Amino acid sequence: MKDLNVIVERELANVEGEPTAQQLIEALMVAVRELQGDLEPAKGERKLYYFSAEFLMGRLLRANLINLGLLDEAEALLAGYGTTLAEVEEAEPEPSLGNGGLGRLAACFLDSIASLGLPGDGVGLNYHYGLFRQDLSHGIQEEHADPWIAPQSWLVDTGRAFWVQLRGQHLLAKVYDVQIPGYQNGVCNQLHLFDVENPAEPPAEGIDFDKQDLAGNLTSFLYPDDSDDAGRILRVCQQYFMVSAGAQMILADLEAAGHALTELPEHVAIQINDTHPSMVIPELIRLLTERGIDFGTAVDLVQRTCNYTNHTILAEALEKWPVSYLETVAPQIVPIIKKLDELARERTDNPGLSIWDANDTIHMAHMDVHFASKVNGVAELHTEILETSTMKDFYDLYPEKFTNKTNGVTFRRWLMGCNEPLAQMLDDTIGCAWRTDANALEDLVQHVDEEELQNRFLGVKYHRKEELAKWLKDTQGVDVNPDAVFDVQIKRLHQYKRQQMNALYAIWKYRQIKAGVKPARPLVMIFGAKAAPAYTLAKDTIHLLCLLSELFANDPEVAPYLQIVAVENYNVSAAEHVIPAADISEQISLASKEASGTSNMKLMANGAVTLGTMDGANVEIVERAGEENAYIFGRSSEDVIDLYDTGSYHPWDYWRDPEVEPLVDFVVSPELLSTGDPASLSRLYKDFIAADYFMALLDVKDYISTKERCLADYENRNAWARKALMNIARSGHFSSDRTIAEYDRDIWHVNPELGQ
Ligand code: C3B
Repeated sequence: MKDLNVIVERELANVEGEPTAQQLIEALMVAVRELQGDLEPAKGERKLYYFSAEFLMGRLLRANLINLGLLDEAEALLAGYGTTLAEVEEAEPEPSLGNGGLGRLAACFLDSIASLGLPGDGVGLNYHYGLFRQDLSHGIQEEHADPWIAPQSWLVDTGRAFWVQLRGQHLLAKVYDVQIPGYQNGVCNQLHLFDVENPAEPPAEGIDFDKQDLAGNLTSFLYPDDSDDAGRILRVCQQYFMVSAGAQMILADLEAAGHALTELPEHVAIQINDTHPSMVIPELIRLLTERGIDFGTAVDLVQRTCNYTNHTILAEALEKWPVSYLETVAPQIVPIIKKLDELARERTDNPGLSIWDANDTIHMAHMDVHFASKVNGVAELHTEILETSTMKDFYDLYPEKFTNKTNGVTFRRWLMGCNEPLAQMLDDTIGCAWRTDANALEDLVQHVDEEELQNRFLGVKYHRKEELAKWLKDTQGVDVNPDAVFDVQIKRLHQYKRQQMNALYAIWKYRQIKAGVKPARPLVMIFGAKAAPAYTLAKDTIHLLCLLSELFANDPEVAPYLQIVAVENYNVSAAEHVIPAADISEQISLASKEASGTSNMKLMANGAVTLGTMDGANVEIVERAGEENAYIFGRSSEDVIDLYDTGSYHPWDYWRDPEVEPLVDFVVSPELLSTGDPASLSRLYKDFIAADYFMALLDVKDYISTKERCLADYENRNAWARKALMNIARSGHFSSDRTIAEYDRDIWHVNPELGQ
């Protein structure tokens, strides 16, 4: 049996003097990789392949040590070198293979699949320069390449490769694996990442690169700028590269296991994560027919194998590609898509459900719904909106296909890993059962009235706030006061998530303070958000937040009471610092627009209280935590959908309100214009008064008063602690172990113990 200590010692044998953090991390990575290499993948008759353009894995050393049961041993080893894992892990680069919720969900799912002992691997792409590294030093978002692949990384070169025919060239897709160990169960599954053979060097500046250099740049960046045709075509190239290589790998595995291709659905389940991997459907059909299976049989086999998850009702995120793009990228699948469209038209005469529309556009989600076995939304409300509104005609055609799978997060990373003091408090109060079954957190309900526990919780939270303060000081040079309320909004920057409404609150609070209304306690508003590089209004909002941050910091009347902190380059590692320290969880999307949200779940499990709208999974969170333990405001999703349907929302009906108008006007005030970019600020201002597509002004007054009520309640510290404890106690439902067990029960049927 190999031993962590022995391998680390071997790796450090040639180091002279004290090893650096970098050397310790590398030695531990080698050791963990070797130990994981000796574990077996989960086995069964049927195996899941989870296809996703994103896997936002985060750092893996701590997570893997936890799952291997070696965390204490590693800490003891590091103590021998006078350090701790928390200190050295800052030297571990974070793979930047995702944008936000969808990518992080895929990572949580892989952890749960392995931990439940299910045969299931991830399939994705190995972007060398990731999404981008965000630089806020000039008060705006600037993007840089984020090369994360160091000489020691978690990538294992498998030596496998598949040829993909793309844009008339043949490109070799090499397979790199990232090991995915289960939680103390001896299982190790894999995430397969495809990569071009000879990747190009990173750009010297920014994130521009030669979009024509396919062989070099296909796996450079996640979601290359899609504001022009070349960028969009490159995105389609990435997608086809991923699914073609993935489909070939699946068929090769099937045949290597001695099965006939006609047995595909008996041995394989495919999950299509959003529409990015949708071309796996025609590609598998193509590969099967190429191998002698007739078209009708191939369609049937693929349909019984594939399932589709929808993650959004925003039209912009439901991909549609012009036929001409597909003709350019992969003409070999175009006739197949044509035939699938014909088959779909045999099933329905509703032209709105066609795959290939009259404008020669291919609707990827339509192809998924017609040719997948199951289609799921990611929270109860979201699935209901799909069924009754966005995909109503599809639901009427195929009611049996639709199912809900409310998202979840892995408590191993998001509680055990990132918040040890809280985990310890839970162990001491209710025992350790919650570590393998998050539902056991429910036992905490019996203790929420105990003053001693409430005080201990407040102590743990304060300690985590001190730690966040130290991290912000070390990484960004910002001072924050741990006695302040930490009010946290962490998610991609998007207008539907309404960071701009939160900014209006900040303006309101600033004006209150300037008018002499001093808050009982300082408020630190913490934002973590990246904006898509081509999304102008999102970048404008970041600029506004940076300006407000500076304005408050430089005003001695305001600074002691109100602060905005924009966490630069928000990513998984940053989240692990911010989430345990949060008091308030901002979940303020326009009702009906956030499919689920997952930071809401992580924050809940770490004892933050939700301030939010009845949207996405917030609905289920409040249902469990109790309305008295959350702060809910804003219009309902029914009202909002009705406002859209009737076209009756007009921002001018709201900003003329004497309480709202000064807030909106402040966006173009001399205070901000003196240091800000006038073009950017006036775009934001005009958007508020003339468009406000996501109705920030509809809810802003209710938001302000609800937030004030929340802040007032915060002053009763023990009553607040009770609310936080109730949230933790009722968070078990949001474990991704529960979500994955449901996917398996209703969709995949890969659990060898349950049989098919
Ligand atoms: C996100 C949604 O916006 C979130 O509500 C949801 O919690 C997660 O997916 C996970 O289901 N999402 C995303 O991050 N990227 C997309 N392209 C679409 C949805």
